[in-house]
Amino acid sequence: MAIDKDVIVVGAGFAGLYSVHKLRNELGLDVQAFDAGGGPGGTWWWNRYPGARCDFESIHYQYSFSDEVQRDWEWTERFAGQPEILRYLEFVAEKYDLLRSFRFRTRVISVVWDDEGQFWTVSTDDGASTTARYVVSGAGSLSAAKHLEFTGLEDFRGQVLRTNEWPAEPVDLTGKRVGVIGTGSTGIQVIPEVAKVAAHLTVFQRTAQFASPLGNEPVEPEQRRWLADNHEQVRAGSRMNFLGAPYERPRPSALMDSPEERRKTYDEFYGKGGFRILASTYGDLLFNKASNDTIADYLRDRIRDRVDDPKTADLLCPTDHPYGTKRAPFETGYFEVYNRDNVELVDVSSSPIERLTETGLKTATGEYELDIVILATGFDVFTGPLMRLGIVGRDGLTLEERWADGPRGYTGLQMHGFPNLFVVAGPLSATALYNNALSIEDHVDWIHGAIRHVREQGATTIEPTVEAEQAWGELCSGLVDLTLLPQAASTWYMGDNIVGKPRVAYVFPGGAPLYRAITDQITDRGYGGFSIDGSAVPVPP
Ligand code: NA7
Repeated sequence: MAIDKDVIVVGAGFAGLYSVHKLRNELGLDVQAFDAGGGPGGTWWWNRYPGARCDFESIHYQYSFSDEVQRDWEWTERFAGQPEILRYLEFVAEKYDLLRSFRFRTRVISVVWDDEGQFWTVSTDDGASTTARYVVSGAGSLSAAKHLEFTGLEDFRGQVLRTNEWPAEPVDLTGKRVGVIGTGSTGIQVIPEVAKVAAHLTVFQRTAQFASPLGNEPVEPEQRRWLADNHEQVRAGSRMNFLGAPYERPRPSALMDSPEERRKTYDEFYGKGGFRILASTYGDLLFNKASNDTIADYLRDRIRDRVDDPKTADLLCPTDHPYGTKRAPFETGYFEVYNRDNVELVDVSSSPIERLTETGLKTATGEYELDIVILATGFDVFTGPLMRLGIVGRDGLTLEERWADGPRGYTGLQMHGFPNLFVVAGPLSATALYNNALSIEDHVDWIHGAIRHVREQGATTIEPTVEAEQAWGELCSGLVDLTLLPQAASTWYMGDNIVGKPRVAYVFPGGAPLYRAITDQITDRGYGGFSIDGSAVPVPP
């Protein structure tokens, strides 16, 4: 039976677009790509809510593979908004003629391995099936919305808006009674925008967050010129940094400094904005609770400085998790929102949301009349986007069955039992704690190299050995246990923002430079830890 395509790519975000470029334009393969959205952009196509912006600097959160793109594209803001990032991805897609390989508004509903023919059959919601030797998932890590614990959405007579599926046409919130559920990175971006126009805004907060200033500002023309001329050096600096930007190096420990020196350091980096407060202050913040307490105390003090009402300030001060163990959000005027007369903060930690009613929202102890409810309730991170692809591997084993106790995979890029299936920015990779744009390039470059290698060998399949996968899982758990991540009550880094999801390591927290060194070494040593056409390549001593 003839196989339709060499490769099927899922997704048209940073990962899917770059995969099509590398595998079609560079490797010359026949590629078919699908995306459920109406155009390129991935995350940046779906998340159009007011205030949506990347909280990693745009000059770093971009592709590095093309000199031309880096020279020709000019960011206008230090942290670009969603429309600008979408335009950037459209610009790249056009420059590299990527869109002709995509079918948009087409959702992948199943991906099934045929062991006899050694190919995948990918079925889509338009009723079509396409076969291919390889499948690359660029379905993203934060793209499957979390299933809600409360009910009544269909009873509510007002409008329910989901931040991750925000309507393309403008939504008028002026003069409305709006409720926002969720105070993660998304809620913290959307809340100040809603507060400006709503008649009344009720924020339902379950967990207070250690938000710190984003520090957005325009990119000046001379900065743009400097960057265009120096992008190689900037990118090299990013790739050597734990978080993926050429930030100043931190001092080793917060406990080395006196309280006065620490305060000065935190003031300086609080003022500089974004991830610098984590990346450039002290190197042990995510490893040493006593050090972490110093920044947690500092951030709580700053919240109290900015919020007029002491009771509201108390509610906004996180107490149940160390700083950074839930993904740190960055804000623009967020805390001042609570000094406005039209904004009310409702604590739903002790009095959970029970349901939406016809006229609003009911918690265990109160009822709130609302015209619009905005859900900023987060994602089934890493595993959710893959599970909903309906993946069935060798011997009819589904991904759900294989991952019942948590994700497995060698380097996060491939899983045993799922030959020729590659995952970009998936669980157990370094993605979560690193500049996503660069980490996606690293992953796709590796996948490109692996497929090229298999083909050059005259072989057909590649998959990791069960032993390599097991060892990688143990490495990730061991490293996670060295961090403070397990001390958060609930965090998507550990999977437990979702009720019933296994609480295990979902990330490789060793940093992207180490991750890249490991994956490069795998390539250099002939793919030890993988089986090619069913024969395990020996791992050199
Ligand atoms: P997050 O960070 O997972 O935040 C989701 C928020 O929604 C968080 O405050 C949750 O509270 C809250 N939530 C979820 N379910 C409920 C219920 N049932 N009741 C009340 N509150 C609820 O997702 P975001 O979209 O903000 O950010 C995702 C990523 O985007 C971010 O990490 C960056 O990488 C960019 P909880 O904390 O679980 O108590």
